[in-house]
Amino acid sequence: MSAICIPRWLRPPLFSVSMLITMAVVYFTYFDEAWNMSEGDRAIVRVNLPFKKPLLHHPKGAAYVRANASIISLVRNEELDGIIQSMRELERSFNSKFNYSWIFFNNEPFTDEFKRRTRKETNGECHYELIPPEHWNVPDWIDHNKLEESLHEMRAQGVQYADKLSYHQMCRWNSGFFYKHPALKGIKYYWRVEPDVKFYCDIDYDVFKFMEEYNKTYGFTINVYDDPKSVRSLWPVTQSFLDANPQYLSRDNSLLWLTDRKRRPGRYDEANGYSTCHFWSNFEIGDLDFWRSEAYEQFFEHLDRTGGFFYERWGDAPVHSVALGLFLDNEKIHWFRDIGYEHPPYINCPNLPSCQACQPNLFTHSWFNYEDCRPLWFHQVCESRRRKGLDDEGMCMIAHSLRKYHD
Ligand SMILES: Nc1nc2c(ncn2[C@@H]2O[C@H](COP(=O)(O)OP(=O)(O)O)[C@@H](O)[C@H]2O)c(=O)[nH]1
Ligand SMILES: [Mg+2]
Repeated sequence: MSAICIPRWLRPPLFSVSMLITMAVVYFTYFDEAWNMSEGDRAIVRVNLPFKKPLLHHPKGAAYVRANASIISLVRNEELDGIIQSMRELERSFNSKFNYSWIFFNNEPFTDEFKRRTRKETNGECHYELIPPEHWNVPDWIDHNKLEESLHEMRAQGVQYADKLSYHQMCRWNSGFFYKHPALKGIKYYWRVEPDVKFYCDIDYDVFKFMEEYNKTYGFTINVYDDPKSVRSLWPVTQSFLDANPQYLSRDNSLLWLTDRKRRPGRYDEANGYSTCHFWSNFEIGDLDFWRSEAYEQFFEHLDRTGGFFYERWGDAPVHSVALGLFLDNEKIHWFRDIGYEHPPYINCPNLPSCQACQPNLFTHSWFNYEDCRPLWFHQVCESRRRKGLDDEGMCMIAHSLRKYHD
């Protein structure tokens, strides 16, 4: 009688190894989508979040009167191809219907080629603006030895862009100077656009008129955690401002979102009391009057004097977000869920028929899905709206499905 010959790969220990490899291949092939989804993605899918299209009372047509608004972009000459891509995307999805003007800002003069090629992409007016050096240059009260040391230290800690001085200048300009540029004098609303971004959905209403009619101050698409090493002292410095100026704290503030420790205690501890959640400011649709307000101006001055834009690497996103979360009523902040948007590595892709070429509800294609801060935002909106007896826009359904974090 001949013995049955079992191949080596079907015998232990090789069998267990081959089983593991097979299971991993099957998992990554068939469940890749689930693997990539963040907790926010899953919650949105689970509750099938309802969407109400905004109703506006301004008909489109020949006699259309635009809102007092502009599309704005800080950009370098060498990013011409990138900004053209962004322009094409935004013109196709939104601006070719409304023809809002574009205002480009640069700390160096724009080249003729930049002007010629960008003008071709829109029927709106184009303006090319130089940033005054006093808005851009490193202020003279910054200690250069301390700056060198800080940059060196942050580089050693792996803080992104930490050793790129122009990045610090850019963040400071976006925090405290863009709205002071003379080209924006008298303009109320802005839409901030960066090079190399994508817009996935057809937007058939005027978002600026939406801001006006629905009394919104700030609109975002993506909401994420930050690297706490870049904002170590931002929250303590903010607290000292609030201690001296308690009158600026809004009754309907977003402190739950700004100071949550439960979800990511490591972030909170390293950022000394700040969750690090922020609106990703490469996309912003906002009311410039908020930045021009006394509260924000004094807040910015207070922050700036500490040198944190240089000795640390405070981004304009956390600075804007902390101010919005403290000084503004929560209901004045709007999630433009219907604006499909991508600035790598994050995406806002609604599950709507008006959106193409992005995967509905998927927040990222990369491994950063734990950076999604939307669940906390849903919780914040739910609590604020409930307290005021307002429509929570479906946020409470999501918040309840994530309740384990908030009890
Ligand atoms: N004119 C000018 N624009 C800058 C400079 N540094 C960054 N920007 C712009 O600032 C924005 C943010 O910079 P980006 O490199 O996209 O940073 P990231 O989105 O944080 O990775 C983009 O619109 C850039 O074009 C600079 O030194 N000069
Ligand atoms: Mg960018």
